[in-house]
Amino acid sequence: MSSIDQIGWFPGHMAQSIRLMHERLALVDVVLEVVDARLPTISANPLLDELIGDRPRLVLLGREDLADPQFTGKWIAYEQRLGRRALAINGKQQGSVRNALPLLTDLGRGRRTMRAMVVGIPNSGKSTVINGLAKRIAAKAEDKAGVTRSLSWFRVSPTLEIMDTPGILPPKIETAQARWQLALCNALPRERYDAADVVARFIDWAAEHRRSVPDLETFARQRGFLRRGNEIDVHNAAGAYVKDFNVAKFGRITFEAPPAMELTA
Ligand SMILES: Nc1nc2c(ncn2[C@@H]2O[C@H](COP(=O)(O)OP(=O)(O)OP(=O)(O)O)[C@@H](O)[C@H]2O)c(=O)[nH]1
Ligand SMILES: [Mg+2]
Repeated sequence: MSSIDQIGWFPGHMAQSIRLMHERLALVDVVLEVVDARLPTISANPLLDELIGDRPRLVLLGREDLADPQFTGKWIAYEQRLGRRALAINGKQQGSVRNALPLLTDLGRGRRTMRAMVVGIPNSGKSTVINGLAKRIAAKAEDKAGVTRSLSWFRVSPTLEIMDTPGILPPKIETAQARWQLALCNALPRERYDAADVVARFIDWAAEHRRSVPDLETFARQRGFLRRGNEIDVHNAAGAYVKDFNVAKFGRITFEAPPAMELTA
């Protein structure tokens, strides 16, 4: 388990996938970039941005059900100000995902059939988006980082094929804030970080931003994560805390505001 300074994950399959994605992009008309609405910049990988270049792109702000709606609206407006197409989605709701279809058609500029590639950091909901568009379970999706390991095409309609790709993180996650927030939002496998450390950072962040969240000790006692002698079981309590965060048990929280907007405003 790694301390905050060492949090990262760039296994061989990611480097290999980037090379393959670069090759396959020649076959692609449109790119669907899935970021996390709770951290839209931190969850947008610069490597992928470079890879996409100026290809037509639709940014999907996934997990909008967990993010603060006020900020999600501001993020969409911000993306639009930059001249980019963006849509907030709840990947778990087919109807929400399928709102992307007219935007994709529009980006395809009248093409009768289209090929798209879905890209993003691990666990952002890429495969789930494919399944929502296809209205069936086509791509394997699971709540842990690193489920999709290879590139594969899925036909989601008679006129649209989408390539699923593995989640890609930057080889080095630059700031401590990005590291703990990506870990907390489940972009890294559980064994790549110390959950107690990550939860402690989150609790500090919440205090700074006047959000009321339980401290780990209170949470552990309430949930019965205790060892002999009434000591709290820090490891398991922190793991459960991360899980609860990811179902919005502490409210819908967004960590990043678009430029020129304060989180406590
Ligand atoms: N609450 C919530 N959960 C979501 C959303 N989108 C996806 N999920 C869940 O997130 C988990 C990961 O989804 P996947 O589609 O497997 O993610 P992925 O980006 O393909 O992940 P990798 O292949 O590991 O990179 C699944 O349990 C999904 O049900 C969303 O908008 N809201
Ligand atoms: Mg996947």
